[in-house]
Amino acid sequence: MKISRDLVATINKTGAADQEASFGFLSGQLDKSGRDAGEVVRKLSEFQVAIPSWALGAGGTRFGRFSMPGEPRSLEEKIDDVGLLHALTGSAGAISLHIPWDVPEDYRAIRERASEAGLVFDAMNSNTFQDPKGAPESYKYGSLSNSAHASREQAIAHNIEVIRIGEKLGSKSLTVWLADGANFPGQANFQQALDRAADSLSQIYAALPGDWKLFIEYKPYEPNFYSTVIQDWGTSFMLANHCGPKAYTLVDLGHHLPNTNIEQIVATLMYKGKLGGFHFNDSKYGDDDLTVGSIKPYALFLIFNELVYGMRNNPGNPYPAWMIDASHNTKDPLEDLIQSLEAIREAYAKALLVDQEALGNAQQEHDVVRCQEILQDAYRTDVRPLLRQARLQSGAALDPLAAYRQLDVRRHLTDQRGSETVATGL
Ligand SMILES: [Mn+2]
Repeated sequence: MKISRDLVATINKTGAADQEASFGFLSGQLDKSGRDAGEVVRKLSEFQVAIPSWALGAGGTRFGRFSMPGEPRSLEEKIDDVGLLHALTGSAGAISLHIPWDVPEDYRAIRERASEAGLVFDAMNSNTFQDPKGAPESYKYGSLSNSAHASREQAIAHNIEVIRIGEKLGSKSLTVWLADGANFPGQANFQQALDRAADSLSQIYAALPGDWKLFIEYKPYEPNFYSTVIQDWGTSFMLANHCGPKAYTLVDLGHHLPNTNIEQIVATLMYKGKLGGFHFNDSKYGDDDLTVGSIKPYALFLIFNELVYGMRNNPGNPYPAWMIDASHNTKDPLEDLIQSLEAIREAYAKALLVDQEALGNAQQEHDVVRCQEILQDAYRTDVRPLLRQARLQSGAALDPLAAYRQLDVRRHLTDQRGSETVATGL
């Protein structure tokens, strides 16, 4: 199934008059306070978020998995699904692959398919949290930090293989997330495990092409429940510095203990030029991987406020790689991703509306109340007309979720692929 621009334009005719009126009103309001709606719309149009290949099927839990009819059966079909999302939202112009779940057979055909859908290949993701089929060594007791030399060598070789696959697709970065850690006190020697992880990461780093980046993801617990080798941003930051200038920290919103001040972590990393990548999701308790913005939208806004500040004021920090890292077992994954993309762009648009100069002045004057008012004024603005305008201008749907349902996309995919399909992933 493909969604053409003409089809989207036809659907957009309903609602066009309403959009013109609401955008006109909001532009006028923003103009009065010296803010440029057109500039926000332009920034929104440019803002692209990578979709990970594992988010296109229903997510499982350790208790079971309920498939969604019409799940993609192959890498080709995963690319098609992201193409549908991009056609509807205008903001999903990249796909992030996971190896070994998505090893291409015909690289040229895969590149062409992605390019026809307007997609580029974002960060590659390696996997040393599962044992590879038929491999001689196991990751049961760790991969890059395993005390067994042979397991580490296998894990290093896998990451280098992922880089080589990514090179053939035009990707420019590798994300490493380690499940390594311990379930019980005394099980591992913290210092030795960290030392081995640092050494292994350096070997992977040495295999990076000149224009590539290495993203080091952290997580406090799970699947190991006593300790993880890369438990927090400080450890990731230290390892990135150990590797070199092309290595960066990657922040995944769900990889923090409850109530962690993530916006401050973002600010600190950007100040040091080391925030490389960002994974979006939302959580109530832990790494819940819920739909972005479904639980703590104000926290997401505060994080975006720091991201916007950093993108303006920290030229030493590269433009971050954005990706949704969520997974569900109850929603249609494509509808869920549309909701996540909307929440991300909403938070970004609101952060763009923060009057940074006024905020800086209020901070200088210690006007605490004014500081809060400035932030909340931006947060309370209904920015949806700006989001719709950005989509309209890029040929995407005014209302992507309504268009998805109107076009009966899931039924088309199910007719084409069957109702018993299972996408590779967790
Ligand atoms: Mn992640």
